[in-house]
Amino acid sequence: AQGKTPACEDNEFRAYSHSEIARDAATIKNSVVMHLTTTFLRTPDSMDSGHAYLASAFSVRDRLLQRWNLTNEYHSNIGAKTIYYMSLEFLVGRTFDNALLALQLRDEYAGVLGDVGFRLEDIIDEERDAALGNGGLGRLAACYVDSMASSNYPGWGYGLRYRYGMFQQQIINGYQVEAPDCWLDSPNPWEFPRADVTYPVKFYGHLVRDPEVSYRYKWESNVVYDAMAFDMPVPGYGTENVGNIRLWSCKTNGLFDLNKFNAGDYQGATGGQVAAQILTDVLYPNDNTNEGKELRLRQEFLFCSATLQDIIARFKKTGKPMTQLPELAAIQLNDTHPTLGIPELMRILIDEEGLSWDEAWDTTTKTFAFTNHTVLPEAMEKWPVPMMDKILPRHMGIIYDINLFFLQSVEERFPKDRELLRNISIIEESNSQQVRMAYLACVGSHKVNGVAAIHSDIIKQTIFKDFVRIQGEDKFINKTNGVSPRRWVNECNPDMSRLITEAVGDRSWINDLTKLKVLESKVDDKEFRQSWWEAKQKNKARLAEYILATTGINVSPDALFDVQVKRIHEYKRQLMNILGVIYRYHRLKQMSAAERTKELHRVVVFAGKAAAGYWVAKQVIKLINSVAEVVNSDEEIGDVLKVVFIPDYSVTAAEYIIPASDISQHISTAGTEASGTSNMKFVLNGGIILGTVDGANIEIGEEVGEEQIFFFGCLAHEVDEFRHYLRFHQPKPDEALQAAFDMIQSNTFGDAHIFQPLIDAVLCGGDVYLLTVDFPSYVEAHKAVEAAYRQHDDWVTKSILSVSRMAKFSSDRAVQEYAEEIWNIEPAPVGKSTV
Ligand code: T68
Repeated sequence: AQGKTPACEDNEFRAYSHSEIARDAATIKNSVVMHLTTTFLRTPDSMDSGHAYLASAFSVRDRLLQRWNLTNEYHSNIGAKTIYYMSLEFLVGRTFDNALLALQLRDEYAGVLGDVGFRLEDIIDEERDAALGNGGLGRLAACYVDSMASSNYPGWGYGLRYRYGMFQQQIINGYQVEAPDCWLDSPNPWEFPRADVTYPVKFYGHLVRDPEVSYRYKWESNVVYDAMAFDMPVPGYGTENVGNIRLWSCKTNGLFDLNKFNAGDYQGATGGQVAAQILTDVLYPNDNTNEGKELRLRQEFLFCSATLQDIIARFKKTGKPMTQLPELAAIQLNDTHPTLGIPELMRILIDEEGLSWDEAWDTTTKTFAFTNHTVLPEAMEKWPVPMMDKILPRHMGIIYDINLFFLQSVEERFPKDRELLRNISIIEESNSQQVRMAYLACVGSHKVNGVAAIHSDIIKQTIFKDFVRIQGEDKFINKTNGVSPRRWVNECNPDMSRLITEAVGDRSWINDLTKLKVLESKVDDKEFRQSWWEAKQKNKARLAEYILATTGINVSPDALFDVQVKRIHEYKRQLMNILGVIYRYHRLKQMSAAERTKELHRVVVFAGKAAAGYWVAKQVIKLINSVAEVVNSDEEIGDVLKVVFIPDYSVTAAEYIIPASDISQHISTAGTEASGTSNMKFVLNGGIILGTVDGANIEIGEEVGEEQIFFFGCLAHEVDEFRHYLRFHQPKPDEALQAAFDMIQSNTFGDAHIFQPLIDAVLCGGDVYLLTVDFPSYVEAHKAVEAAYRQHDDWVTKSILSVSRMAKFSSDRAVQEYAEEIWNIEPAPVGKSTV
């Protein structure tokens, strides 16, 4: 609002802003001390590791800020088309180490910190995770902005700055207990408040029709909140580009009621602030479920409105007509959660910018594209019409019109097909009317994609079947997920990364995973194989320390590490895993001591959070912990079997756990896991998958070859038939599964009553996730894994070959495909490459 700023006439000002900060130890030390003393009012003598972290982080941040400025200046100067990735979740994790690696200053900072008696690893450990996400969907968003920055695509993430991120999980008496994640209690070097970037967001109110244009309205309301931007830098690797995640926070200043305060009504005076703040207070901790909570709807709208206003404001600086928006902006919807962006853009274009309905609709659909992440019915977002009408009257009207015009166009092509119209209507005509957000996202976008080949096929045959018929095959495409090689190999697995760098000859593989191919030629190199094995052993030893520190359980790195870490959900079947463990325990107990000595030692690792209101998932956690307690203290069993539940799974925990796995389990009922992304991370770190024929497991299998993966279980196309059968017939557990149930029911792991509902869900509840169907082949698959692991030499071959064939699963590949086939944007590198 300050008007146009005059161009800077001082050349020194300019030159300084463009000159890279020196990288020598003296300059680094100087800047760390400067932040220590002036930003944090400490002296070198009173510096603890917390302040050593903060001072170092701020010093690294200075370097990023400079590049960040230049990146934004450059992209706006050249008028680059930009991708805006809208996601209610960004599961970023830590930034310090990531930034050090991107800037290639890790050794320098390690040296400077070493001079004052600190180990870099300990300083890195001072940082708290930015846990603004639930699981795969949120982490995918973080990987994608990482890839945009590293591949020089002009791209921004947009999200919400939750004051409390994903809850912290404590395990008390075997049960999950949630505690708030107060991640902003200490200073956060990785966010940059932008008080000048603030937008008003309206709620409720009423509409006044434009006297001239029947579909144009004025929306009047006095419930208006301000959304203020906080920017998080996203360091690109091997480039000077720095990306940005812009997070909105509901602003409370200005909402203090001085009159009420003066009249002695202190609570009333701050009431407005409380009402506003609550909008960006908490991340909803639901993964693959939808709760129709009013606060969630208001969160989603605050997010969408601020984001669209910001994108429009930036576009308007170009002076181009609004209909050219799609030439400069592409918006990707990360699932349906940001779908209100579609009616919000329509509202801005029609009511504020004066476009006609047709112009606005054409502009909107060319700008938006939509990614679907699930087919689970309980995750489908639907909002009751009365709720939406009350909170967002203008948007409800726009959605009705979008639906009307859409249905009219369908009626023209498929006359008199009432059933079709009912099926595809954005408004579901159930007892109470509901807005189907997936349909709105689909109709308002020019491309819809699933996240793995099988999933993209399934959505075309199920939820979007009629839309494929109406809107054509080409609109519905696949974009198999990917993960960032920076964080998920280079950062989390330094020893293996060193080996890869040696084999490749340089570090270019970090931005180009196709280079991993050369590992194939190393597969017979004895020394290389030995080092590969040792790197894994070292990672296992590191995890063993982490397990001891977080659970008090001692495990041996010489055992097979068998890992399942992910959100706890029935469809992911952690229950089947623990039942398999119980069956193993049962067999071990039946053996003689002599027989047991021949058994392969195994550590079974679980980690993951259950949604706070998901009772069944929480009981599964309790069962795992109860089994762990009995098995781990059974002296007869000793080291042959250990069971560990690592509390408070997070991005940082994953960075310890994933590089240490020998085998990892991805065992969802076929057809239920859209893709999975940790499966990719495990294999990229030299682990082998034990999994179902589901999600991206399938494509991983295609890439690495069938020798390198252990598949089991029924196929997606068989699931319906099994489920149908089991609805009318009593499920029949095989002997092994029955043995596991018997062990639970004879109180081996404590009072059997508390676990009976888990057993009932299988035996009396129709066994929806098909445990009885898949258990026999699951047990067989475990046997195959065991036999293979005993052949250490072959196992190392599998591990090296797998990694060498994993290029496809880089998020760089995924982002490039999105850029070329959906966003129509090109890389725009600022300055020179730094590798
Ligand atoms: C995950 N979805 C998929 N959802 O389950 C996983 N849901 O297969 C896929 O690999 C990943 O997305 C990335 O595509 C989720 O993580 C959620 O977290 C979520 C959050 C809120 C509401 C619904």
